[in-house]
Amino acid sequence: MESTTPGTQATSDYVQLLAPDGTLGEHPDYPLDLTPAEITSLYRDLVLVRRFDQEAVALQRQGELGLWASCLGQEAAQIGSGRALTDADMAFPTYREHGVAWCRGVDPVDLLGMFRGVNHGGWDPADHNFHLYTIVIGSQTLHGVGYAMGVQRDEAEAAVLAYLGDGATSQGDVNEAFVWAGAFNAPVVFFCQNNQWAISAPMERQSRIPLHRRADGFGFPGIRVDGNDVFACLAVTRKALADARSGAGPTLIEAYTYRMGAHTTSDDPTRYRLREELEIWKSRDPIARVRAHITAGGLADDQFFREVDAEADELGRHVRKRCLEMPDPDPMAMFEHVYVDHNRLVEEERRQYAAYLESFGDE
Ligand SMILES: Cc1ncc(C[n+]2csc(CCOP(=O)(O)OP(=O)(O)O)c2C)c(N)n1
Ligand SMILES: [Mg+2]
Repeated sequence: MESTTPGTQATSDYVQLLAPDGTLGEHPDYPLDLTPAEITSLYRDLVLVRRFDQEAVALQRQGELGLWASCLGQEAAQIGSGRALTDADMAFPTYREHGVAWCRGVDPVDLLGMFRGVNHGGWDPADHNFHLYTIVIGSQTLHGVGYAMGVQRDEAEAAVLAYLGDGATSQGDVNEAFVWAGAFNAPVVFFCQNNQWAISAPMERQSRIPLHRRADGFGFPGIRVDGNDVFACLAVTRKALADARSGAGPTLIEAYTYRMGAHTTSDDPTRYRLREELEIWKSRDPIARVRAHITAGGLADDQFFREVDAEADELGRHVRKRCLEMPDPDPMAMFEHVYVDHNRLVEEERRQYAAYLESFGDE
């Protein structure tokens, strides 16, 4: 397909196992043997995460969240890569990895706290081996490499999966992370979701070459995968993580996908991209192809699809109820955990703010 529209160039140069029409193919380097139960379970993950994400967007529109970064369209990249992790592996997300959080067993309600402004994170990274959401673009790749170098020194049976976006590849932090990962052969996999946009900046403004080829210059392999194919994302990430655990060093995975929604709820993509582009990507929907595969292969019946939809709606109701029930934090709590040790400036600000609150009296 020849086009100047971002994200619509030829896509034959990537690993794909499941075509948009649900046809299953093979790849010599990425064998994947899934049972029907595993396939239906991946489908369930995809549907539930999309439903959760949709509820979060609605909550923001109704004033219950300050902001939300939707993962619509990127569910396969996130579930495929997230399901490739073992319990001992550690993941470092951006702010959009709701599907990965799901795979790590983070309660979806806990993802909402920061966006509702009631906490600074919402979960303990050590409980889930899933770091806190990171909004400073690319910095989590450095955290991930540092963690991976620790894993290497501990000689632990684990790898790190560090997430980043296409725009982040232009960030200094990310390039430094690549240098360190390559030079130290760190057990880290960089999973770049190339969703074609960095807010309103198209992919063309980030690189003259496909992103996965950047890895060459840092001395480790790069591979592009169909980011809307959950099977391919699972197979490619599994292999890269296994390589990292066995001492073969880092891999850069470029998951070629598309941000179907706005950058965040504060953004209006109709200002900078064409409807035509969205239509092209709708035909590559990550969920529809798994459903088509299940149906064509008779892996499940209509009852299964009805049950998953009902479970998704129940999840939406549950998340909404729990979100509205989140208690407002004590205003003084924002001064906690700023520094490990006593800090004079923070203490002064704490004192001033307490005096300000007291000026309102008791009522
Ligand atoms: C260091 C830094 N610079 C700028 C921003 C503002 N910003 C927030 S998201 C974003 C674009 C990121 O695009 P990409 O890496 O492609 O990730 P995506 O949002 O598409 O998932 C920018 C520039 C930021 N959060 N941090
Ligand atoms: Mg992007």
